[in-house]
Amino acid sequence: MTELDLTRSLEPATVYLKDYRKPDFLVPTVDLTITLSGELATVVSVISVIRNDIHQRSVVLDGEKMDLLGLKLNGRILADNEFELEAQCLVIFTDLNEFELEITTQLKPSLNTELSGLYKSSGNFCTQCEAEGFRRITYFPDRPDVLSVYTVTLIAEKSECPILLSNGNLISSDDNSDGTHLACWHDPHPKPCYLFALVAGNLKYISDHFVTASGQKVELNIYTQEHNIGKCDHAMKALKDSMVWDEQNYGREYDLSIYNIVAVDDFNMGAMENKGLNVFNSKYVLADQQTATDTDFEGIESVIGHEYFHNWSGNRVTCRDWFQLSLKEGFTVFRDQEFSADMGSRAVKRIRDVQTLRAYQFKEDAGPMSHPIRPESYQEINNFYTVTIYEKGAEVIRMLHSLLGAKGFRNGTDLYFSKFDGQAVTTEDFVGCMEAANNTDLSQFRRWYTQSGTPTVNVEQEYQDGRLIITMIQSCPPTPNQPTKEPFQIPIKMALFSSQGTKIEEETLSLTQARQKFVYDGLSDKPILSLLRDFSAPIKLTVSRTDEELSRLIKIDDNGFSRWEAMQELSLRIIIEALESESISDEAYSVLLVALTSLIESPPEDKAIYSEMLSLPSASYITSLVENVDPIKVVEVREACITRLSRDLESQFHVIYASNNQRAEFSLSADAMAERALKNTALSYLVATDQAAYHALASHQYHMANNMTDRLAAFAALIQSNYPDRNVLVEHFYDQWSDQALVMDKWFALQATSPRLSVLEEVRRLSSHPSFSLNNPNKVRSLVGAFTSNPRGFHRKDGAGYEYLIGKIIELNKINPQVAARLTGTFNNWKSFSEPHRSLMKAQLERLFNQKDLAKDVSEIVSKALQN
Ligand code: B3K
Ligand code: ZN
Repeated sequence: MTELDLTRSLEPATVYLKDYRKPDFLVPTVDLTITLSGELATVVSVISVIRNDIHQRSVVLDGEKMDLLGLKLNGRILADNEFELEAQCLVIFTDLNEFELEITTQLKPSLNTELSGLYKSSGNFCTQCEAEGFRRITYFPDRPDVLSVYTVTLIAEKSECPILLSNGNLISSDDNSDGTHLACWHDPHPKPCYLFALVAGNLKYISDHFVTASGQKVELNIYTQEHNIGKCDHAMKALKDSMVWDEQNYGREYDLSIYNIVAVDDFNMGAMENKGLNVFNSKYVLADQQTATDTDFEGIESVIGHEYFHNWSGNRVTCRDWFQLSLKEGFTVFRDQEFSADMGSRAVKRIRDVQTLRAYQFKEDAGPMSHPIRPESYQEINNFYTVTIYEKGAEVIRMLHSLLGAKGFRNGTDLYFSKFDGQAVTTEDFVGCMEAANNTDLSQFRRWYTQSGTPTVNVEQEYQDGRLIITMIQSCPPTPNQPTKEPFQIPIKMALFSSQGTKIEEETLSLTQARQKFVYDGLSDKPILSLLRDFSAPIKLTVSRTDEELSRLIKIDDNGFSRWEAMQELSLRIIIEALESESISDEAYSVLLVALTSLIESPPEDKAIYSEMLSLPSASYITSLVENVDPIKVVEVREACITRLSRDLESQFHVIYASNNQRAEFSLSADAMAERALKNTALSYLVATDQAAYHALASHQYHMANNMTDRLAAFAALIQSNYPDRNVLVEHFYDQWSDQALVMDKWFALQATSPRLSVLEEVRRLSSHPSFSLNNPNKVRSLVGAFTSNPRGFHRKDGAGYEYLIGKIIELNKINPQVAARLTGTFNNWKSFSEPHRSLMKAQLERLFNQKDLAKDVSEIVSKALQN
């Protein structure tokens, strides 16, 4: 076989942080007139341009995938020799230092299946400009450090597009005699073009208002298609809660008289924070008791909060360049995590966030796409909207919060917002404010921004004569382009408990050296060590602790996260040992059984934590911890454990189920949600016994439930079991919900994650189901994406699962490269699997690599996967 020419992958240009240069020209004002008619959009853009500093360079405006219809400079049509139109830019030759350009472009939004720029979703026009979509609307310096004041006039047939929205405040609207109408929007806050948005179409809305702390009244509107108008109330509540929260916690008020949110069905990610006009994936807006689960309700609250918080962390203070993405994303994720923690159960929010970090970010950091939260280079910026930038970025901000304390952190953010309001800045500016406001030195801490990889901390403890010596040794594995690392500054929250359960000591240690000792004297007995409480740093921690010590912590630790973590660690030990020795020994199993029995005898007060503690670590997390792993073995061992536990603890689970199944009225209170979670965890164990009585119990719950959380939990448990009427149930669910796109996403996902051996054939069949479409990212994620998390189907030993996925990626490469690239990332960790998986995955990656016309999104991921 001939070697692959991997240099070919270097074709898409690499952009480097070190090459950053300030913009050659500034654009203080943008005046857009956009006419939308049928399939066409005509854009007249009038921009004022100022040469930035003294230089002779020409004006280079980014632009692609549109037709240039007209070009004037100071009102004069430019001659052919005064400009040059290239594939990805428009170059204008002029000596002037200040001038006005009028650029007319035309585009076809209905043909835009990439969902970047101006496109149509369910017949309505909408935009997505971050990161580089504005250049598909008009020629412009499409970079975040060019800030402009926008005035936007939208014109369309009134019957076709009764609603016309853009950023900022509505300043006028009018009807024309030819059946068209217009709306003029003005946004007084200078913004980069990635925050521009328009929405036009036939939409309905719900309206409310908010009065800011300083007494400004803000109109709040949520727009959707008419049939979904009854599902916006939860999003509206979340928006008002977010507005209060940001005033109380960061002193940040909203700054326009209107805040619009629009829900669209076709969207590449969760939502977009365009100034005053957020565009949302309908998944993060629409919810009611009958169609949405508690997880959906929580997701809406969190994403509504996230986009709202961007108004300050992202919009008022934005990024200088895309290498600074974590400046707005890491910080805003931290803000939304804290908001959700304040609205619900803090410990459970932390548990979920850590689960996400471990399952996805740790994996990313151990593979070919590993990058620091401030990357040095990229080929396609859309590939860098990663769990590292977002979730690890948030962990880095959280560590600053831990090291500086709540007050010190707030002083830092106050300084940051006041110093840089209206500017495009860097992560260094943020850290600089934290330093200045706290009069401290964060030079070592800055390594979190530049070094990639997940640090490991090994902890040893020695106890003798009333003295405990804790030795911590940190290291960080090599990652692409970073063979060696310097020690990090790592905040480690710790506590010491006596064997009776009294807390003797509690503090935050700052680990700064490669090897460091911490000494505690005057102890009367060997204490039990609780470390990395609240998961105070994004690291892998190993501590020499006995099973007994962990079992004790499960009972006594007063930190909800650490209590859960002790249970997880104990279960992991047993499962990993079973993986190594091919089966669970009776001795190891009994440790787990005893721990769970005693948990059930004296459970934590918070039922949400209790439910999490009863659940074993996910297969994907276990898989990520083992080298040369057989992914099918992992699910088999895990399921064997669950089945055994379900039989041994059957009566206990039955009691938990019954005692948490008492509420008649549906409520979204934290208590009611926690009860549903606990009840449904118990139900899944009961159904795992595969007894007919529990199939009947779940079927009863499925049919009688007054909410989707309970209905879906019963449905999921049944279709993952050997329930004989499975197919009837699947059809029943479809008949009931086929007109609800978001519920259909759940239906596809649950079938794609079924443990049945025939799952790939089912997924293939569902790929041509009338309710499925490759053009809709939610559908792709729910069927194709969910399938990749199903080891029995995806990791089939004949390679058919891998072949199916690459086939879909090849189709998607033409339709929507961003979505195709995300799916390609599934193969990133191919080297960590055992044979035959590794070779089969590699062969499929090579098949993809050899395709003609790969979009640079896909090409970057596949070539890095094969190279590193
Ligand atoms: N800022 C957007 C993400 C844009 C992604 C572009 N590929 C959503 C968010 O993080 O709030
Ligand atoms: Zn964001």
